[in-house]
Amino acid sequence: MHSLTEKALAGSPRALGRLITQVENDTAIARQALTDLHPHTGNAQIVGITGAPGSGKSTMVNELAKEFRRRNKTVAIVAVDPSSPFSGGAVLGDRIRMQDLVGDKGIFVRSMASRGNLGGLAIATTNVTSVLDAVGYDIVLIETVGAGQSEVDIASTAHTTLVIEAPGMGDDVQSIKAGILEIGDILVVNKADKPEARRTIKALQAMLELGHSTKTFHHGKVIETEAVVDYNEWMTPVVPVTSLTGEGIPELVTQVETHYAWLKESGNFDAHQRMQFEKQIKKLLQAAVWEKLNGDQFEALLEQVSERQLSPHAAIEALLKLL
Ligand SMILES: Nc1nc2c(ncn2[C@@H]2O[C@H](COP(=O)(O)OP(=O)(O)OP(=O)(O)O)[C@@H](O)[C@H]2O)c(=O)[nH]1
Ligand SMILES: [Mg+2]
Repeated sequence: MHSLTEKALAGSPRALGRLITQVENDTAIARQALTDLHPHTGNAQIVGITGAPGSGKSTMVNELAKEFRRRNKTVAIVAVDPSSPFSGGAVLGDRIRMQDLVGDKGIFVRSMASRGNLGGLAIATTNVTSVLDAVGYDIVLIETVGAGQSEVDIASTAHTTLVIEAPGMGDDVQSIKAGILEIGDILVVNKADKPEARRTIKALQAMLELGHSTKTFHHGKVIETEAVVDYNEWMTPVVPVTSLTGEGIPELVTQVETHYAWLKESGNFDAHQRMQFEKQIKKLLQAAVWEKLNGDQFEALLEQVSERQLSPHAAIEALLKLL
C-alpha cells in the first residue's frame, strides 16, 4: 500500500487531499489506491444534491453538514462544477460560505472541476467518493448543478438523491424538468421563506401524484394497480426548507436518514449497490477500451464505415481484434 493511502486511512487530511489530487489526475498511484481502498468502502451514506444554478445547493449543503455534525456524523463535501475548468475558481463563493465549517475535523470539503470531458468528471467524482467512504466519513455530500447528464450520473453514485427546486424558476408541472421524478428520492423546495414557494410545493406534489397514479383501466373498469401500502416502494416526499436560516433542515436530515434506513430494510440496498457497480464497471470498461485504441485506427475504420466498405458490426469485429 502506498504511504499516501496508509496516511489517508490513518486520518491525515493532508494525505487525503493529496490522494484525491492523484485520483483526479487518474495516476498509477490513484489506481492502486482505489484497489487497496475498495475493501474499506461501503459504510458511508452518499447523498447527491442537484438543482438549477442559484437554487441554493451550496447554502443547503452547508446547513446539512452542520446538522449531520450535530448528530455526531462526520461529513465530506464534494462540490462538483462541470462548467468550471479551474478547481476552486467558480466555487470560491462556496469556499467562503463553507467558512463556518472550517476548523471542524469531522468535515472535509473538496471542489472538483471539469478538465475536459464530463464523462471523466463523473468517473473522478465516483472515485473521490469511494476514497472518502473508505477513509471513514459517515456522510458524503455531493453537490452538482443540474446540467444535463451530470444529475443522472450523480444518481448512479449516490444512495440518496435530493433534487432542489426553488420558487420563481418555472413552477408549472410542465416546466419542471422531466426525469427528476426518476432520480429524486427527496424533492426539496428551498427558499420556503418566499411566498411563491407554496406554488412550487403544490406543483411538485401534483407531479408526484401523477407519477404515483394508482388507477388504471382494465377491460373498461377502473382497477387499483398498485397496492396502497407497498413497503417496497419509497414514497418521494416534498420537503420545504429555508437554507438561509436553517429552518426545515433537521426534518430534511431525518428524511435523508429515513431513506437510507428504508434502502437497507427493504432489501433495495444490495440491488442498488450492484446496479451502481455494474454502471461503474461499464463506464470504466468503455474508458479502458478508448485508452487502448489507437485513434488513427479508429478513424480509419470510421472512414470505411462511412464509405459503406465496412458495416458497423464488422467494424466492431475489427476493433476487438485490434485490442
Ligand atoms: N431567500 C432565500 N435565499 C436563499 C436561500 N438559500 C439560498 N439562498 C440564496 O440563493 C442564492 C444562491 O445560493 P447558492 O447556495 O449559491 O446556490 P447554488 O445552487 O449553490 O448555486 P450554484 O452553485 O451557482 O449553482 C444566494 O444568494 C443565497 O443566499 C433561502 O432559503 N432563502
Ligand atoms: Mg453552489
